[in-house]
Amino acid sequence: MRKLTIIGMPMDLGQMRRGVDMGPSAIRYAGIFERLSKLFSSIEDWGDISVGRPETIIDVQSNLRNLHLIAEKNQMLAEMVDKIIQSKSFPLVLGGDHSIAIGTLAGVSKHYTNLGVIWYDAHGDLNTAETSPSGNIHGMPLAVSLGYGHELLTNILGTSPKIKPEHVVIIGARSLDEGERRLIKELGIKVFTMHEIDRLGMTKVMESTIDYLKEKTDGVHLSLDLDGLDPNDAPGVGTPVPGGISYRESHLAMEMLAESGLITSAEFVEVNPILDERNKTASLAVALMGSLFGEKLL
Ligand code: B3U
Ligand code: MN
Ligand code: MN
Repeated sequence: MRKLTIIGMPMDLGQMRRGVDMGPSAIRYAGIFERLSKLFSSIEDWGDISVGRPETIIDVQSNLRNLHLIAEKNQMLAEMVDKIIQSKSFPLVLGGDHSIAIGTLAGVSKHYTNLGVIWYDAHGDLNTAETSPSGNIHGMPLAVSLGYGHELLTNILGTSPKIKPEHVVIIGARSLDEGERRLIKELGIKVFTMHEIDRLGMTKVMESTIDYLKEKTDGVHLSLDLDGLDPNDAPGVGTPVPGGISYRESHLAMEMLAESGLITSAEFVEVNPILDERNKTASLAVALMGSLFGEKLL
């Protein structure tokens, strides 16, 4: 049976709303160990990377909020994730805002030639300093991992890009900026928007996703932003977008990923306990992890 290693990244510098730094605590409190203990031969918790909480610093030259600290902390996360995979364990990263995917993917991609990525999110996270409407780095990690963005971010652990556009699938998109749309078209990235989820149903969407990635990748990372889900099911997120993926559809998606045996690393991000209702969003994250790792009712 597999080993699991959990690492928390209490990062809130990639966006403007405080509280998402408490995501890792909220997820642990929601019973992650109890839920996953039957599904792994051992679970280790390496604790949280210390992020600190300085006042926002805008890099005047690049217009990227907290650039230097985000780069530095993601370097630390990348090294930890690298060590977890070296120890033959499955890395599960708890966010924190989505800027942490820069570090996770830097660490994971070292171990694969053709790493696939499933980006489960209301947003594309494909902005660069030039296209971002906000200067918030949590709206940029997928672009950074594809090699677009400030070199302090793209060059963590050396080589860039970390992943190829034909190995990425975005699921749940319903809020894309103009520059993100352009990049999606230019790179031919596969996107299942809410329209496709409504039209095809989640079963078809996941079958296509799995088929699309299965042959051409040697590992697949799941980057799950809780704002991919509908705000009624996941209210504790910084940038809720109405009309999202349902609780049931998300469980089905995770169960199908479990059956596929494709996922080799994962992160759950953007849980903000301050904005949550009685830890509902963190509890949902833990429940989805159960399905992702093969929990069965019968
Ligand atoms: N696309 C917008 C908003 C946003 C991105 N990611 C989240 N919100 N969570 C931006 O600021 O880049
Ligand atoms: Mn995101
Ligand atoms: Mn999002």
